[in-house]
Amino acid sequence: MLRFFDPRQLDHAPERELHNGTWASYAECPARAANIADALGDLSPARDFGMAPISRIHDAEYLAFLRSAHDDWRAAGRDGDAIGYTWPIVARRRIPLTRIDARLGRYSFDAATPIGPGTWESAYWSAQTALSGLHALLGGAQTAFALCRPPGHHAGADYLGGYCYLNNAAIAAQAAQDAGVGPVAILDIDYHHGNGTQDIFHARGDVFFASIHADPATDYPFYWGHADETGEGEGAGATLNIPLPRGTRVDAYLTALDAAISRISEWSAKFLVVSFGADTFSGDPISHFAIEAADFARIGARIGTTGLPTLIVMEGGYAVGDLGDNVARFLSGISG
Ligand code: OKP
Ligand code: ZN
Repeated sequence: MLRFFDPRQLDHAPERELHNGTWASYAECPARAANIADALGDLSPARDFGMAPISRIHDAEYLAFLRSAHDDWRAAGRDGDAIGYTWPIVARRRIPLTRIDARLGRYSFDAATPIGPGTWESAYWSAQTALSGLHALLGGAQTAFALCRPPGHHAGADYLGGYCYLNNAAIAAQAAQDAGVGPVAILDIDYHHGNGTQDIFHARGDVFFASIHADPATDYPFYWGHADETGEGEGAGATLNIPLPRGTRVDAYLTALDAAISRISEWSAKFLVVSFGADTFSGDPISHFAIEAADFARIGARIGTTGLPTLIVMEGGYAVGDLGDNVARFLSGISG
């Protein structure tokens, strides 16, 4: 299977995050991608498809904010990574936001997602890596793996959060749709609900979004991913959420996966984007499912049975030393 990666994705290296009320070292670290790259080997470089496919998903003002946020932070006399502290939940008005702090709040939904000097560059190349995987599929490949980092599925059209800045899977899905290979379905199997992807396609009937994730009653991102979120307007019925309890093991997981896959085929998808998080692993330090290393091959194999052209986009997974092995097992399962 062709796999894509760009070393500029390693530039983004936040020092720390606010975790359960205290500062912790940043879980979404460059070593994650390095571990996967080492395990897989033979990576193709990303090509540059420019801003146009990114602008198909993200709001222009958000992109301008993201690009200059760290410079603006420095210009305000601050050191370290930019992070917000005020969120406009009761006043999301279109007013000029002169302070960088105001913009940080306006364009984010949590404090887990700092912006450092290398963040834009890494997020940009993470998106280009996803687009490069798509390009291989458009050229006739059956599957491709995009080693994206930072991840993307929590980022919405005009907000960052959950370690995510640009929604790589959504950008690739839109580009696939634009290339005429759709209808596209996105299957999100990260431990956490892909709220950004869901928001982007929630009112659209042309892209199906299915997600299997930890119950938001107990787990981040809390406010999205409940089973009754099924899409709205033209997108009514084109969103499927399957929340699972902490402690879920592979048998229950595969039952949920089969349900998601049959909905995707009933919907007559012609192209599949998988948002793959290896944080369903039993050894993941911030997650609570009980998927074992060998299970990843079974999960991959079920996805392989769809027979659809499939782009796999890397999302989360924080057991750094096991990541490459778990990803390799998943990909070999898909390839059969
Ligand atoms: C990103 B992905 C809580 C800090 C917030 C954010 C988790 C983001 C997961 N202690 N944690 O879906 O793997
Ligand atoms: Zn996750």
